[in-house]
Amino acid sequence: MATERTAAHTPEREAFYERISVGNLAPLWERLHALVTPQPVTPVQPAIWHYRNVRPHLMHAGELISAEEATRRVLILENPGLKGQTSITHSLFAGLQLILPGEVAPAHRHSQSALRFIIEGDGAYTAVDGERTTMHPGDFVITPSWTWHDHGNESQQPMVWLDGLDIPIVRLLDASFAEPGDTASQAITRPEGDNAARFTNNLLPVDWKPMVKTSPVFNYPYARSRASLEVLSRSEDPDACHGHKLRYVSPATGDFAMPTIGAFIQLLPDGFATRPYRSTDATVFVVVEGSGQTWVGDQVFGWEPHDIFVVPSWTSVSHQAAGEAILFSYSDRPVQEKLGLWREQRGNI
Ligand code: 1HN
Repeated sequence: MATERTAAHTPEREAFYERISVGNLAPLWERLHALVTPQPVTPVQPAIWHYRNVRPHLMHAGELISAEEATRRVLILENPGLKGQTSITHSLFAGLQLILPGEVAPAHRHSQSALRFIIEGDGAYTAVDGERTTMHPGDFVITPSWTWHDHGNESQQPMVWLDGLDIPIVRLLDASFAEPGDTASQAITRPEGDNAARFTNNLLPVDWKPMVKTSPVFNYPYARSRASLEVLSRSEDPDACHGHKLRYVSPATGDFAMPTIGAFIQLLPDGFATRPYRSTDATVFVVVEGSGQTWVGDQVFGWEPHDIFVVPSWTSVSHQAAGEAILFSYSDRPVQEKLGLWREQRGNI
């Protein structure tokens, strides 16, 4: 491959750069190579959070601060290459949220979109624009941009979920708006199940048109995604790079369920090893079931249920399942696809 020239440093040039910086000018030729790289160069590092190590800290946070005082009692999963930046990848946020029995995380709304992937506990609810949904482990729940949302735990156990948000994307674009609600719990205007009845049976209200870019479905229950994977695992050969992998979509458009975040669920058959794969969308994986190990670049991470690991952009990933395993994942793929930037490479990396 041809290489491009780098400019030599001379005292005259250095002095020139100093002089022009006062006028808010800078020489592109000093920076071009770092900006326009032959392939992705990222400060994002491969990393894993073992749930057995994180959980005690999360429970301790539960003793230190209430959900009400914190607004959201979340421990940020911060990429070690992005310290202080509140991000797990350059474009996405990840955190673990704890809500204890009897607590309410008060209503608010913001332009950032959120997904919840339920890790532990059963039966807490999230309310979105007037309707509650009860959350179970493995459910994928969406809070669309600018919708009122509050969470409450009327069960007897702590409830923990992964929050995935597009915070860094909204920050890049300086498009953040947020507003607190008037009351901790929003007014409920529709019975639980109303949303599922309207939008999840291959039916849509007759005159309904998509007014926003997010799926009208706000809870994709694990029981259903698990059942789909189960059938696929018996009826088709696994894909060499992905095993059996599905993406969550809007039933109204067939597009990703969220405009800024793509979400996926995959089953790796017992003992299956995936071929190396890489793509430009840095990806957060959550282990739902099973154990195994994953090579991410030159690192290897052993995992078990509830562990979370991150694969940077254009970094080779290959999984090895010890038994049958299920992985949930999310990335900024919808954004990259819409901008014509998304690329992948299968095998031979
Ligand atoms: C947020 O509003 C929630 O609504 C969770 O549950 C995590 C992380 C950063 C900023 C806002 C929630 C969040 C968040």
